[in-house]
Amino acid sequence: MAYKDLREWISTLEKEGLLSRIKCEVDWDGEIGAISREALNQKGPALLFENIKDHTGTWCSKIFVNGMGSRERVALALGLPRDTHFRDITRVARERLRTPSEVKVVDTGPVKENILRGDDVDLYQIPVPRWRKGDGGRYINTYASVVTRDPETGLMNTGTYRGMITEKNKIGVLLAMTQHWGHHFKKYSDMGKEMPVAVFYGWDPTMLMLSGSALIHPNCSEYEFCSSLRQEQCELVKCETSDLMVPASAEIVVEGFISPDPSTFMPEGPFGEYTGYFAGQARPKHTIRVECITHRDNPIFRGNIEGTSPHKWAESTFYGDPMFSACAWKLLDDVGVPGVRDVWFHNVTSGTILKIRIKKAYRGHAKQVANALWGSGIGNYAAKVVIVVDDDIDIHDSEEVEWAISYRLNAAMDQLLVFPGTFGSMLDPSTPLEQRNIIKYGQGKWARILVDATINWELEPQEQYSGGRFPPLATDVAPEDEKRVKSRWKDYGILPVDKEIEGLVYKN
Ligand SMILES: Cc1cc2nc3c(=O)[nH]c(=O)nc-3n(C[C@H](O)[C@H](O)[C@H](O)COP(=O)(O)O)c2cc1C
Ligand SMILES: [Mn+2]
Repeated sequence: MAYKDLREWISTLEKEGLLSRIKCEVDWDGEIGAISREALNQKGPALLFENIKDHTGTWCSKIFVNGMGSRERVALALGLPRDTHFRDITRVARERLRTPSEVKVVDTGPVKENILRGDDVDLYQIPVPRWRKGDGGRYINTYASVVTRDPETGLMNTGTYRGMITEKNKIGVLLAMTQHWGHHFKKYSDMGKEMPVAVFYGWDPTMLMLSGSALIHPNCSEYEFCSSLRQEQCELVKCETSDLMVPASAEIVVEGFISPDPSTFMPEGPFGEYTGYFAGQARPKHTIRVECITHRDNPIFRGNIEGTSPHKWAESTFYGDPMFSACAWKLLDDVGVPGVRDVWFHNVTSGTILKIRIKKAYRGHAKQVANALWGSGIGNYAAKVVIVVDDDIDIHDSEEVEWAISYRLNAAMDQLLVFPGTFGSMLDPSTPLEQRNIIKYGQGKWARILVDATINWELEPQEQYSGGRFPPLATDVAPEDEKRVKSRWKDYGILPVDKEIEGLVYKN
């Protein structure tokens, strides 16, 4: 099952009691962002703002946020039961991503109900929030998919990349050369050409799971994987000013071009970033020159507040964590790393710590995992720290992972490795500013770490360990004693545990 458009998704959330309509007037400047943040902190519902200052008479007057702001809403977006665990959401995504499926090209659709060109192009008609007072401007590209096409292969890409309105027909963007649209841009600029771009807002929620995640897709675009993730063909329609394709029932599509000429660059930033910190000062950046906007009647704009710090999650935490984990898992599958049992990347937006559970089969297995990740295209913002554990450790439980690191890691035995001088996030504040100048280097610089917390096979099997590499676990009770104690438990007269107190005692 799939949601045919944003409206069907919103009405499903409303039926499930997971949506609030905000009918009183709110300010796009700071207030919408603050409400979105507070609602996320409260684990609250999705929000549809219907009365926005300065936007009662504009062609777009509504904005929808927080649609994917909880685990249950992400599960619903995938057609899964509301109580599905992240572990299972990740597994389902990995299964569905095994094989991309067809898209359907249609002649027209609701997104063509209104076509604006030339002077009619005015991005300020859209109720784009300034999400935080510290942001450099109104960030229009947050929960958006940016479509480009490879000029050599003809394959399309959709990615989520931040963008700020700089003029009524201009969007300043953060264009990293290590990202897929960066690969395309490099080819266009080498040919001395501008790159056509389309940005769409508001559609099936699973689309953003794909455009916001590092999926490797050498033979097709994210759209084909979206068809398999949502389990229904994506219906696409051609843009007005280029041969790019966009969903026929998207709410709004912005079409434009990015020039390689630095004189066209405009100041963009700073922005409250995924790390939880502001990043990217207002320096000249690549800029989309918008030539056309198509939109549905009474369109609903879609955006989200980005930025995560402990206990303050963003929407991208909920939809990005399982999706990014599934993409990393798929990558390991595709390049032939065997024995991967689970992948988890908690807090995609402020973590960069990727945990992998393997059924270890040989020495060097954990290093193979790390090398595969570090050598791949998913590494832009991911896998700064790779933690590999054995199959008896649940990577969704930090106590288990820390226990494995405590007692299975011996840093003197090649289990803690640093791989310096790699490409990495230009938004990570632990990298000096001069090493992450995006215009100069195209990306940032990272040293990466492997924490191999699997049992080291250099430790020879020992007779005193009953032939194992490690001693037996002392916290397990001998089966005969366990049986005896269970059968006699009542005889001992031990007070039953108050479940509430148990939670207090064991939660630090
Ligand atoms: C809200 C949001 C904003 C993002 N902004 C950027 C950005 O400005 N630049 C960037 O390179 N990646 C950004 N990302 C991360 C990319 O979406 C992600 O790396 C994805 O893999 C990009 O698609 P691609 O692999 O097709 O290039 C953002 C992600 C989210 C969820
Ligand atoms: Mn891509």
